[in-house]
Amino acid sequence: MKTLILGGDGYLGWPTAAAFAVRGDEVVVADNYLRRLLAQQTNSEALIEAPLLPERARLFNDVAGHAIRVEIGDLTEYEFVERLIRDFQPDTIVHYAEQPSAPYSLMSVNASRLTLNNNLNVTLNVVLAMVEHAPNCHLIKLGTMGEYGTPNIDIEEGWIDIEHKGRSDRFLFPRAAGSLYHTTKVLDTDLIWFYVRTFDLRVTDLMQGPVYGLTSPELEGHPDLLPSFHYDDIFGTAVNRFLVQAVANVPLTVYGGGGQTRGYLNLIDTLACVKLAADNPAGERELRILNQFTETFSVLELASHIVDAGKLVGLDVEIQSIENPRREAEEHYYNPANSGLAELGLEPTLVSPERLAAMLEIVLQHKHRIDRDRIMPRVSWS
Ligand code: USQ
Repeated sequence: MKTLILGGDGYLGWPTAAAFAVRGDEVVVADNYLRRLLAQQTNSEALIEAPLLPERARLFNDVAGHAIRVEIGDLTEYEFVERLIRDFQPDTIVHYAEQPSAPYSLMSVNASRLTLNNNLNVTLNVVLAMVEHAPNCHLIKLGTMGEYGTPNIDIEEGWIDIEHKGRSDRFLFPRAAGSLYHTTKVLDTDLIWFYVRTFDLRVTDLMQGPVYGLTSPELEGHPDLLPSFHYDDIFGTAVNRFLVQAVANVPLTVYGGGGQTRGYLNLIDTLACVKLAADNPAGERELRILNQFTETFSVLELASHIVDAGKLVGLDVEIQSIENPRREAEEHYYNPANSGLAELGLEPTLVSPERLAAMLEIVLQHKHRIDRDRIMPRVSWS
């Protein structure tokens, strides 16, 4: 199989490239280092410094014996996307190439404009180039569970059947995102749905919850190959932040009441889900939507799991509720479906004190790199 990974330098893009290369795919990664640049500009660099992509690919080839081809370029430029897709003729495109941070998207006027322009333009360029040059290719697009928000009804997998005045039809499940970043993912889905139903594309839109973890089987044991793990308030996600806070002896930053509930998953499961989606492609003129998480937790529950894991490695971890910088429900109903990936064969890697403790051990090795100025929230929704 030929797999093109857009956003191949990112937290998920790089381990995905390694996973697909190891299973024998011909892999091309594309990236313009946007997230690295934004992290530098906001004093939010990753915990473990990652070499640039060509160097990472060279090291990976030395260690694992699999080639990953690197293309550095800006995917908001149509000519670059067109050349990649026309010349490589991928079977699968995995599209991660978006500004991924909710706080960044609300940081300033320029950051909001960059987020909207980057995310929508990349998605549009990809579907336009597919229509022109690779109409049979399967696009796997990373969406987010945050597209749905926290409605007071069960969340279905992307679609809902509605009966209205004696008639019925199937619609995209109602969406109500909690940040501009999450809203760009809603707009992506609408954009893609138009191209699917009008130009017969095949697309899987993965509604993913916050991911946690520092490594994957293909990258294990090689510090220079690890994913770009962020713990700051802008690019770090809740669990990863709590792991670093536990090691830095900072009380875990639970925003507000801590009842905010989300669907979480281990990085290892992200890779498994994307592989399952690639092996079981969506049909022609199908927008398949899969909810990609393995278990739900409130922020307070997550924090107490980290406290328990800390005990296993000799850390005395505290929890502290701080003022919530976001505008979000802190108590709400949350019951999302996630049977689609299980039916495709996903065997989840669930949270356990031992697994979290193993992550704390890796963070402990990099403790000297933790910058405590990056921990408290610097961006407020109001
Ligand atoms: N939270 C805290 N304390 C913290 C950090 C976060 O209480 O120190 C809370 C947030 O207020 C929120 C929840 O934890 O209620 C999750 O926050 P997050 O920062 O882990 O996740 P989020 O901003 O929603 O975004 C992340 C990724 C994004 C992805 C999304 C999936 O950055 O790219 O799309 O997770 S989801 O949340 O399901 O939309």
